Amino acid sequence: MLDGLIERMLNGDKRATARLITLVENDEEKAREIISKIYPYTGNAYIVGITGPPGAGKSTLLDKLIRVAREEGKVVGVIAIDPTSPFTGGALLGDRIRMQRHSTDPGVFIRSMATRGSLGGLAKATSDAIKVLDAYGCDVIFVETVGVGQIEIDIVKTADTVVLVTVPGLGDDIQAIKAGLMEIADVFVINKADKEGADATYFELNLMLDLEKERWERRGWRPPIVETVATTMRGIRDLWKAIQEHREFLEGSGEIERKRKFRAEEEVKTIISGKIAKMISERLDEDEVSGLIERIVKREIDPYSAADLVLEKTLGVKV
Ligand SMILES: Nc1nc2c(ncn2[C@@H]2O[C@H](COP(=O)(O)OP(=O)(O)O)[C@@H](O)[C@H]2O)c(=O)[nH]1
Ligand SMILES: [Mg+2]
Repeated sequence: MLDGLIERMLNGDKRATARLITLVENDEEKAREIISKIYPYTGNAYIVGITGPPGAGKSTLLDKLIRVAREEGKVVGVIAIDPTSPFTGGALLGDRIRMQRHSTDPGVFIRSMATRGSLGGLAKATSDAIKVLDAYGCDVIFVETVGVGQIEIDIVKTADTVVLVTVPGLGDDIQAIKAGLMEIADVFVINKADKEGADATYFELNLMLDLEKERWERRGWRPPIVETVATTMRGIRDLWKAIQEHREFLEGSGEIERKRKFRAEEEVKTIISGKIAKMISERLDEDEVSGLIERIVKREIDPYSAADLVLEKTLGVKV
Protein backbone atom coordinates (compact mmCIF):
# COMPACT_ATOMS: atom_id res chain seq x y z
CA MET A 1 0.00 0.00 0.00
CA LEU A 2 2.77 2.42 0.93
CA ASP A 3 4.67 1.86 -2.30
CA GLY A 4 1.56 2.66 -4.33
CA LEU A 5 0.90 5.82 -2.32
CA ILE A 6 4.50 6.95 -2.64
CA GLU A 7 4.48 6.36 -6.37
CA ARG A 8 1.32 8.40 -6.74
CA MET A 9 2.79 11.16 -4.58
CA LEU A 10 5.94 11.24 -6.69
CA ASN A 11 3.71 11.61 -9.74
CA GLY A 12 2.12 14.70 -8.23
CA ASP A 13 -1.03 13.24 -6.70
CA LYS A 14 -2.18 15.62 -3.97
CA ARG A 15 -4.50 13.17 -2.26
CA ALA A 16 -1.80 10.54 -1.95
CA THR A 17 0.47 13.26 -0.54
CA ALA A 18 -2.12 14.28 2.04
CA ARG A 19 -2.56 10.63 3.03
CA LEU A 20 1.19 10.17 3.45
CA ILE A 21 1.42 13.22 5.68
CA THR A 22 -1.40 11.88 7.84
CA LEU A 23 0.49 8.61 8.11
CA VAL A 24 3.81 10.18 9.08
CA GLU A 25 1.95 12.29 11.63
CA ASN A 26 0.09 9.45 13.31
CA ASP A 27 1.89 6.19 12.76
CA GLU A 28 5.44 5.90 13.93
CA GLU A 29 6.22 2.63 12.18
CA LYS A 30 4.83 3.82 8.87
CA ALA A 31 6.54 7.20 9.27
CA ARG A 32 9.84 5.42 9.48
CA GLU A 33 9.18 3.35 6.37
CA ILE A 34 7.81 6.30 4.37
CA ILE A 35 10.71 8.57 5.23
CA SER A 36 13.30 5.91 4.36
CA LYS A 37 11.64 5.37 1.00
CA ILE A 38 11.16 9.00 0.02
CA TYR A 39 14.41 10.33 1.44
CA PRO A 40 16.33 9.97 -1.86
CA TYR A 41 13.74 12.25 -3.51
CA THR A 42 14.14 15.03 -0.96
CA GLY A 43 16.62 17.88 -0.65
CA ASN A 44 15.35 20.21 -3.35
CA ALA A 45 12.88 22.36 -1.43
CA TYR A 46 13.83 25.68 0.09
CA ILE A 47 12.35 26.09 3.58
CA VAL A 48 11.07 29.47 4.75
CA GLY A 49 9.88 29.89 8.34
CA ILE A 50 7.35 32.63 9.05
CA THR A 51 6.97 33.49 12.69
CA GLY A 52 5.64 36.26 14.90
CA PRO A 53 2.90 37.04 17.39
CA PRO A 54 -0.69 35.90 16.77
CA GLY A 55 -2.62 38.33 14.59
CA ALA A 56 0.50 39.94 13.09
CA GLY A 57 -0.68 38.93 9.63
CA LYS A 58 1.50 35.89 8.94
CA SER A 59 -1.21 33.91 7.19
CA THR A 60 -2.32 36.90 5.16
CA LEU A 61 1.29 37.50 4.11
CA LEU A 62 1.61 33.84 3.17
CA ASP A 63 -1.45 34.05 1.01
CA LYS A 64 0.27 36.83 -0.97
CA LEU A 65 3.68 35.14 -1.01
CA ILE A 66 2.06 32.01 -2.46
CA ARG A 67 0.69 34.17 -5.24
CA VAL A 68 4.08 35.71 -6.05
CA ALA A 69 5.83 32.33 -5.96
CA ARG A 70 3.16 30.87 -8.23
CA GLU A 71 3.70 33.68 -10.72
CA GLU A 72 7.27 32.43 -10.96
CA GLY A 73 5.99 28.93 -11.57
CA LYS A 74 7.20 27.59 -8.25
CA VAL A 75 5.44 24.66 -6.63
CA VAL A 76 4.58 25.82 -3.12
CA GLY A 77 3.98 23.95 0.12
CA VAL A 78 2.63 25.46 3.32
CA ILE A 79 2.73 23.89 6.76
CA ALA A 80 0.77 25.92 9.30
CA ILE A 81 1.46 25.25 12.95
CA ASP A 82 -0.34 28.40 14.00
CA PRO A 83 -3.50 27.54 15.92
CA THR A 84 -5.05 30.85 14.86
CA SER A 85 -4.20 30.27 11.23
CA PRO A 86 -6.89 30.29 8.55
CA PHE A 87 -5.22 27.07 7.42
CA THR A 88 -5.92 25.40 10.73
CA GLY A 89 -9.45 26.69 10.82
CA GLY A 90 -9.00 29.17 13.62
CA ALA A 91 -9.55 32.30 11.58
CA LEU A 92 -12.35 34.50 10.41
CA LEU A 93 -14.43 33.11 7.59
CA GLY A 94 -13.16 35.72 5.14
CA ASP A 95 -9.55 34.74 5.74
CA ARG A 96 -10.34 31.09 5.32
CA ILE A 97 -12.11 31.67 2.03
CA ARG A 98 -9.17 33.71 0.78
CA MET A 99 -6.75 30.88 1.52
CA GLN A 100 -8.94 28.25 0.03
CA ARG A 101 -8.70 29.61 -3.47
CA HIS A 102 -5.21 28.09 -3.53
CA SER A 103 -6.53 24.65 -2.68
CA THR A 104 -7.71 24.03 -6.25
CA ASP A 105 -4.27 24.96 -7.60
CA PRO A 106 -2.22 21.76 -8.18
CA GLY A 107 0.95 23.78 -7.58
CA VAL A 108 -0.01 24.66 -4.02
CA PHE A 109 -0.18 22.23 -1.13
CA ILE A 110 -1.42 23.52 2.20
CA ARG A 111 -1.33 21.49 5.36
CA SER A 112 -2.01 22.30 8.98
CA MET A 113 -0.45 20.56 11.92
CA ALA A 114 -2.01 19.88 15.27
CA THR A 115 -0.20 21.88 17.93
CA ARG A 116 -0.91 19.39 20.65
CA GLY A 117 0.91 16.14 20.83
CA SER A 118 3.53 14.21 22.67
CA LEU A 119 6.91 15.65 23.52
CA GLY A 120 8.91 16.31 20.36
CA GLY A 121 5.91 15.11 18.39
CA LEU A 122 5.25 18.39 16.68
CA ALA A 123 8.84 18.93 15.62
CA LYS A 124 9.07 15.41 14.26
CA ALA A 125 5.72 15.61 12.47
CA THR A 126 6.73 18.92 10.91
CA SER A 127 10.09 17.76 9.63
CA ASP A 128 8.52 14.58 8.26
CA ALA A 129 5.75 16.57 6.55
CA ILE A 130 8.42 18.86 5.07
CA LYS A 131 10.11 15.79 3.59
CA VAL A 132 6.88 14.52 2.05
CA LEU A 133 6.22 17.93 0.46
CA ASP A 134 9.82 18.11 -0.68
CA ALA A 135 9.52 14.71 -2.40
CA TYR A 136 6.16 15.76 -3.84
CA GLY A 137 8.09 18.41 -5.73
CA CYS A 138 7.65 21.62 -3.76
CA ASP A 139 10.28 24.20 -4.68
CA VAL A 140 9.56 26.26 -1.62
CA ILE A 141 7.91 25.25 1.66
CA PHE A 142 6.62 27.88 4.07
CA VAL A 143 6.28 26.91 7.71
CA GLU A 144 4.05 29.26 9.71
CA THR A 145 4.44 29.21 13.49
CA VAL A 146 3.42 31.52 16.30
CA GLY A 147 6.64 32.86 17.77
CA VAL A 148 5.60 32.15 21.30
CA GLY A 149 6.30 28.61 22.43
CA GLN A 150 9.79 27.18 22.56
CA ILE A 151 8.81 24.20 20.41
CA GLU A 152 7.57 26.51 17.66
CA ILE A 153 10.75 28.56 17.86
CA ASP A 154 12.83 25.39 17.63
CA ILE A 155 10.89 24.32 14.57
CA VAL A 156 11.21 27.62 12.75
CA LYS A 157 14.91 27.74 13.61
CA THR A 158 15.54 24.83 11.30
CA ALA A 159 14.24 26.75 8.25
CA ASP A 160 16.69 28.04 5.64
CA THR A 161 15.32 31.56 5.93
CA VAL A 162 13.46 32.79 9.00
CA VAL A 163 11.05 35.70 8.53
CA LEU A 164 9.98 37.45 11.73
CA VAL A 165 6.73 39.37 11.40
CA THR A 166 6.03 42.28 13.72
CA VAL A 167 3.45 45.07 13.62
CA PRO A 168 3.60 48.77 14.52
CA GLY A 169 3.12 49.75 18.11
CA LEU A 170 4.54 46.62 19.66
CA GLY A 171 6.91 48.65 21.79
CA ASP A 172 7.18 46.26 24.71
CA ASP A 173 6.78 43.24 22.51
CA ILE A 174 9.86 44.18 20.58
CA GLN A 175 11.78 43.83 23.80
CA ALA A 176 10.22 40.40 24.26
CA ILE A 177 10.99 39.42 20.69
CA LYS A 178 14.56 40.45 21.25
CA ALA A 179 14.99 37.77 23.86
CA GLY A 180 14.00 34.75 21.85
CA LEU A 181 13.66 35.55 18.21
CA MET A 182 16.01 38.36 17.29
CA GLU A 183 18.93 36.00 16.91
CA ILE A 184 17.18 33.66 14.54
CA ALA A 185 15.54 36.21 12.21
CA ASP A 186 17.03 36.57 8.74
CA VAL A 187 14.41 39.01 7.50
CA PHE A 188 12.27 41.38 9.56
CA VAL A 189 8.80 42.36 8.43
CA ILE A 190 6.79 45.25 9.79
CA ASN A 191 3.36 44.25 8.60
CA LYS A 192 0.27 46.47 8.91
CA ALA A 193 2.43 49.35 7.76
CA ASP A 194 -0.86 51.10 6.96
CA LYS A 195 -1.26 51.60 10.70
CA GLU A 196 0.22 54.37 12.74
CA GLY A 197 3.66 53.87 14.22
CA ALA A 198 5.28 51.87 11.42
CA ASP A 199 8.12 54.39 11.14
CA ALA A 200 8.78 54.32 14.86
CA THR A 201 8.88 50.53 14.81
CA TYR A 202 11.25 50.64 11.86
CA PHE A 203 13.50 53.03 13.75
CA GLU A 204 13.44 50.86 16.85
CA LEU A 205 14.24 47.65 14.99
CA ASN A 206 16.97 49.33 13.03
CA LEU A 207 18.50 50.63 16.23
CA MET A 208 18.42 47.18 17.71
CA LEU A 209 20.19 45.80 14.67
CA ASP A 210 22.80 48.54 14.99
CA LEU A 211 23.49 47.41 18.52
CA GLU A 212 24.03 43.88 17.25
CA LYS A 213 26.32 45.12 14.50
CA GLU A 214 29.26 42.91 15.36
CA ARG A 215 27.20 39.78 15.14
CA TRP A 216 25.80 40.66 11.71
CA GLU A 217 29.23 41.56 10.44
CA ARG A 218 30.59 38.23 11.60
CA ARG A 219 27.72 36.42 9.97
CA GLY A 220 27.99 38.45 6.78
CA TRP A 221 24.25 39.10 6.68
CA ARG A 222 22.38 41.96 8.26
CA PRO A 223 18.66 41.18 8.32
CA PRO A 224 16.78 43.66 6.14
CA ILE A 225 13.57 45.25 7.43
CA VAL A 226 10.65 45.16 5.02
CA GLU A 227 7.43 47.10 5.53
CA THR A 228 4.32 45.38 4.21
CA VAL A 229 0.56 45.65 4.08
CA ALA A 230 -0.47 42.04 3.68
CA THR A 231 -4.09 42.88 2.94
CA THR A 232 -2.91 44.66 -0.20
CA MET A 233 0.22 43.76 -2.16
CA ARG A 234 2.30 46.55 -0.65
CA GLY A 235 5.83 45.40 0.10
CA ILE A 236 5.12 41.77 -0.77
CA ARG A 237 7.46 41.69 -3.74
CA ASP A 238 10.16 43.37 -1.62
CA LEU A 239 9.69 40.66 0.98
CA TRP A 240 9.95 37.92 -1.65
CA LYS A 241 13.09 39.62 -2.96
CA ALA A 242 14.60 39.79 0.53
CA ILE A 243 13.96 36.05 0.96
CA GLN A 244 15.64 35.37 -2.41
CA GLU A 245 18.61 37.53 -1.45
CA HIS A 246 19.05 35.69 1.81
CA ARG A 247 18.97 32.44 -0.10
CA GLU A 248 21.66 33.73 -2.46
CA PHE A 249 23.75 34.76 0.53
CA LEU A 250 23.41 31.30 2.12
CA GLU A 251 24.27 29.53 -1.11
CA GLY A 252 27.12 31.85 -2.00
CA SER A 253 28.79 31.66 1.41
CA GLY A 254 28.35 27.95 1.96
CA GLU A 255 26.26 28.81 4.99
CA ILE A 256 23.46 26.67 3.57
CA GLU A 257 25.52 23.56 4.30
CA ARG A 258 25.89 24.60 7.91
CA LYS A 259 22.15 25.19 8.19
CA ARG A 260 21.34 21.82 6.68
CA LYS A 261 23.76 20.07 9.00
CA PHE A 262 22.17 21.85 11.93
CA ARG A 263 18.74 20.71 10.73
CA ALA A 264 19.88 17.11 10.36
CA GLU A 265 21.46 17.23 13.81
CA GLU A 266 18.32 18.63 15.44
CA GLU A 267 16.32 15.96 13.73
CA VAL A 268 18.45 13.07 14.85
CA LYS A 269 18.49 14.44 18.39
CA THR A 270 14.70 14.70 18.36
CA ILE A 271 14.39 11.11 17.18
CA ILE A 272 16.84 9.89 19.80
CA SER A 273 15.19 11.71 22.70
CA GLY A 274 11.78 10.55 21.52
CA LYS A 275 12.99 6.96 21.47
CA ILE A 276 14.60 7.23 24.88
CA ALA A 277 11.46 8.76 26.36
CA LYS A 278 9.43 5.93 24.87
CA MET A 279 11.82 3.27 26.14
CA ILE A 280 11.68 4.72 29.62
CA SER A 281 7.92 5.03 29.77
CA GLU A 282 7.54 1.46 28.51
CA ARG A 283 9.86 0.06 31.15
CA LEU A 284 8.92 2.29 34.03
CA ASP A 285 7.81 0.46 37.14
CA GLU A 286 4.89 2.67 38.25
CA ASP A 287 4.80 1.22 41.78
CA GLU A 288 8.44 1.88 42.29
CA VAL A 289 8.06 5.46 41.05
CA SER A 290 5.17 6.17 43.41
CA GLY A 291 7.20 4.69 46.24
CA LEU A 292 10.04 7.03 45.39
CA ILE A 293 7.69 9.99 45.22
CA GLU A 294 6.47 9.22 48.73
CA ARG A 295 10.08 9.23 49.87
CA ILE A 296 10.77 12.55 48.13
CA VAL A 297 7.81 14.13 49.91
CA LYS A 298 9.05 12.73 53.23
CA ARG A 299 12.47 14.23 52.53
CA GLU A 300 14.09 10.79 52.58
CA ILE A 301 15.52 11.28 49.10
CA ASP A 302 15.99 14.31 46.86
CA PRO A 303 14.40 14.54 43.38
CA TYR A 304 17.73 14.32 41.50
CA SER A 305 18.80 11.14 43.25
CA ALA A 306 15.34 9.66 42.73
CA ALA A 307 15.46 10.44 39.00
CA ASP A 308 18.92 8.86 38.74
CA LEU A 309 17.68 5.73 40.47
CA VAL A 310 14.76 5.39 38.07
CA LEU A 311 16.90 5.99 35.00
CA GLU A 312 19.60 3.59 36.07
CA LYS A 313 17.07 0.89 36.64
CA THR A 314 15.02 1.40 33.45
CA LEU A 315 17.95 1.96 31.10
CA GLY A 316 20.33 -0.40 32.82
CA VAL A 317 23.16 2.13 32.67
CA LYS A 318 24.84 4.36 35.20
CA VAL A 319 23.67 7.95 34.70
N1 LIG B 1 -4.74 46.77 8.55
C1 LIG B 1 -4.12 45.64 8.26
N2 LIG B 1 -4.65 44.46 8.64
C2 LIG B 1 -4.00 43.33 8.33
C3 LIG B 1 -2.77 43.35 7.61
N3 LIG B 1 -2.34 42.07 7.47
C4 LIG B 1 -3.26 41.29 8.07
N4 LIG B 1 -4.26 42.04 8.58
C5 LIG B 1 -5.43 41.53 9.33
O1 LIG B 1 -4.99 41.05 10.60
C6 LIG B 1 -5.76 39.93 11.02
C7 LIG B 1 -4.85 38.77 11.39
O2 LIG B 1 -4.21 38.28 10.24
P1 LIG B 1 -3.62 36.81 10.13
O3 LIG B 1 -2.96 36.71 8.81
O4 LIG B 1 -4.63 35.78 10.46
O5 LIG B 1 -2.52 36.84 11.30
P2 LIG B 1 -1.62 35.69 11.90
O6 LIG B 1 -2.24 35.26 13.18
O7 LIG B 1 -0.27 36.30 12.14
O8 LIG B 1 -1.54 34.58 10.90
C8 LIG B 1 -6.70 39.62 9.86
O9 LIG B 1 -7.96 40.15 10.15
C9 LIG B 1 -6.07 40.31 8.69
O10 LIG B 1 -7.01 40.70 7.71
C10 LIG B 1 -2.25 44.62 7.20
O11 LIG B 1 -1.18 44.73 6.60
N5 LIG B 1 -2.95 45.72 7.57
MG1 LIG C 1 -1.91 32.62 11.08
